[in-house]
Amino acid sequence: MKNALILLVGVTLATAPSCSNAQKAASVEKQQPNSDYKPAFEGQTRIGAVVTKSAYEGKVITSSLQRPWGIASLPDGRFIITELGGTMRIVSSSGNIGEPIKGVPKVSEGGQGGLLGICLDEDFSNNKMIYWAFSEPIGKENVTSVAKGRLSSDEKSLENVTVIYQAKPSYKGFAHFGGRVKIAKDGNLFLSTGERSDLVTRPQAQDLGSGLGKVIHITKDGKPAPGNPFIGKANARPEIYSYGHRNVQGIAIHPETGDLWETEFGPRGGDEVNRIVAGKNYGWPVITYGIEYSGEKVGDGIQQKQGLEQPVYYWDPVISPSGITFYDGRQIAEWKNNLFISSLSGMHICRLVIENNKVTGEERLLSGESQRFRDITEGTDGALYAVTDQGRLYRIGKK
Ligand SMILES: [Ca+2]
Repeated sequence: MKNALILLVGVTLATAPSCSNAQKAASVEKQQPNSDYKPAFEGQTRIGAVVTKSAYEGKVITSSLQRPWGIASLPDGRFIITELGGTMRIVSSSGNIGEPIKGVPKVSEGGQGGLLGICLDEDFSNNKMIYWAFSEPIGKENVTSVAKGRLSSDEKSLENVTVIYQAKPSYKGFAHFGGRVKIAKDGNLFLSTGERSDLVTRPQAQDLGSGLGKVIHITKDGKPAPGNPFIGKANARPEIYSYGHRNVQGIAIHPETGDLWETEFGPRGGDEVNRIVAGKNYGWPVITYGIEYSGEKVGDGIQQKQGLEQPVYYWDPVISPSGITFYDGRQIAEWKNNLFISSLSGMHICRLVIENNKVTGEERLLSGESQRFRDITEGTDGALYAVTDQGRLYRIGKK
């Protein structure tokens, strides 16, 4: 902490010598918030800055991807990457980009729609199974869906491709698809969805009969995962794990606790980090730390309500958090179990230090790159790898 303070310009260390009330590090955020909303607890936003002491670098591996959206590490050190336009490719750690893999079903492309998140089966080395999310066309509408397929032995195509889940209802629109998939600790799948952005669909985030604005927990065959909180409940979909979400583009499993963490976009202000507990309501659009893009309040303009979960952390103004990952610390030990968040509008990689389920420090990495970071994962070499909307793949690791 002392090092962090020294690096911050203008911190008056002389006035805070050895007392327990030592001056706190300033936040990385210097802009004014959009509202005067107050956090529910100390440290829920604008936590003190931390600064990485280890020598690290962010290196561009390639700049030739086309709107990459999801990245997953293959066991041999390469990556499998989705591109929003509907292509999936294998990319080597030296930046060699493979041909599009054949057999990817047609996506509903436009706006935020297309080929979305991707993850590998935990037994991929043996079964070559891949799971991915995409906006699937249904007539003139579309829906966030999950498909699975087996990567062929020549790696040129996907075999036995099946759409295993559709987060219905479908809707005519091109925003807020959610779209991350991850393997849960229990071997089932998590899928994140969005509420499709429009005022007419927004209330469905609170509707347990809708797949919109949810975290979904399904088996690898797309059935509700055993033990799901709403199984057997009237007017509720048994595949729902949590609800009241706006647009969840980041999900990750904490390496020690096994908990599911997510990030979601707020409107103007109110981007969130949440620790997900099965069956809980995460509040959107009833409570939020954001305001409408127009400047109006959202709903009744409330931020806290009994029975609705508070975010672990929030940002105002927004950073636009997309893909996230926890880091295991193999190359940069001081980053162990930190949460790394791809920031789109903030154009950086956000590092959050988390202790006992609370955020205790924030750092912005690669903020000089002017890239919209879309997804991030850990490579087999223990470095972090991130893709950007502009088509870059970065390696972020030991210098
Ligand atoms: Ca919330």
